[in-house]
Amino acid sequence: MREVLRAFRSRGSGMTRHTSRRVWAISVLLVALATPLPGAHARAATLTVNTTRDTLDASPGDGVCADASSACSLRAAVEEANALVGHDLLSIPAGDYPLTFLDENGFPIGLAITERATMHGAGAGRTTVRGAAGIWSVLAVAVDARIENLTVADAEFLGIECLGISCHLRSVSLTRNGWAGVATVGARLRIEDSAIHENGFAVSPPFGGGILVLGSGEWGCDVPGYLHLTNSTVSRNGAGITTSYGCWQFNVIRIENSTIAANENWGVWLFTSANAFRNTIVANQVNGPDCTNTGGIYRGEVDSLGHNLDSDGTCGLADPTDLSAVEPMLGPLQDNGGPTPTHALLRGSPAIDAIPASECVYDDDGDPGTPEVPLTTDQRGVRRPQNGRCDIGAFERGCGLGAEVAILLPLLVVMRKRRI
Ligand SMILES: [Ca+2]
Ligand SMILES: [Ca+2]
Ligand SMILES: [Ca+2]
Ligand SMILES: [Ca+2]
Repeated sequence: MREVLRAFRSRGSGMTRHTSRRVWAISVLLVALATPLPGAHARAATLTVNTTRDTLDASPGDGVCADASSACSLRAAVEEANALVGHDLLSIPAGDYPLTFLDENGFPIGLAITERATMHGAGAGRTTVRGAAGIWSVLAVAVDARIENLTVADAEFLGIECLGISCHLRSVSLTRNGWAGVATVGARLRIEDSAIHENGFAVSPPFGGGILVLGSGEWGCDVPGYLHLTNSTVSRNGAGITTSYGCWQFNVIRIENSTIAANENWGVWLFTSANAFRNTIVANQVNGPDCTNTGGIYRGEVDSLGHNLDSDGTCGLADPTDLSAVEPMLGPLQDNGGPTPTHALLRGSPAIDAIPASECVYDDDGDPGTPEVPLTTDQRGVRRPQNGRCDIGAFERGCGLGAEVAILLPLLVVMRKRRI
């Protein structure tokens, strides 16, 4: 990771030497913590958080999540799960969980998950884990974690940092993190039914943005980063998805039924050996192209699996079913139902019903060699297909008694009241 960070610095990221020392210290701490305590319990536990305070566990490894006041804070639950051998579940009720704990040097510090674990919130709009200035990442995953039904916000640099084997994010919202909503450094990053929005404005030009995909090891060239994005929205970030660097054409991205729109700079930075897009919209970035780095020696190319749409023609979409340089007619990023924000498809959008039901499929197991399975919901949980065919992107527009009724019904009620 040190080499990757060196590369960060060489890129003029604005990270100070002081900050990098702290980052390195956190990395060393992660490795040290990755070994459970001798004699730790060897059964999986469910640890239920019951306070929004940010406190340490009084006795990590005793099988009980309890701080000095006998309350189970999120940090205490993470410490306990790290110390217990086994894949533990951290249940986090609705609430706002600001990270306020200071280390021995007086620096704010994020949460490091160093054993296999699942973090389960009460919903992306209900459970928020919040960083602050000086926090490198809200959540750093050293091995393997599943993170679902919560929001991760306000890290100075990274919302979630995947440094180990894998991270599986489902129904999460990642927002207002300084460099990127989530970064993988040589790990397999799987994201489903999620929104990554309004991240990556701490440096200009952005380094990261919504999602940052890096390899690990010497100059990021030992283990490739791997991103698999399904049924998700990447919007209004400093940039959408950035894949880089050290080793070009090394990392892997796979994007299915997602919407990458309205980002300040590029939509997808192609610097990778494999860029498989299926049923995906990349459109309407504010100041940059939908896809960049598609020319020259270091270029990446989209391997279209069909039914993609870009609005400026920069993604080189070559499948006969793709729509290149076509306006998708997206609504603004907003609450359209479901736990995370989406871009609705406006009436008349060419993305509506563009996909035959038989091709409305996705890779459910992360193995492109096994058959795809039907994709039966959109990002919000609305059933797919509607009207017999699927829509391109993360949003499936309702048919019949759908969006129009939802809009018109309140109007009809008002009119009826006025008549009375
Ligand atoms: Ca304990
Ligand atoms: Ca554990
Ligand atoms: Ca598969
Ligand atoms: Ca449809």
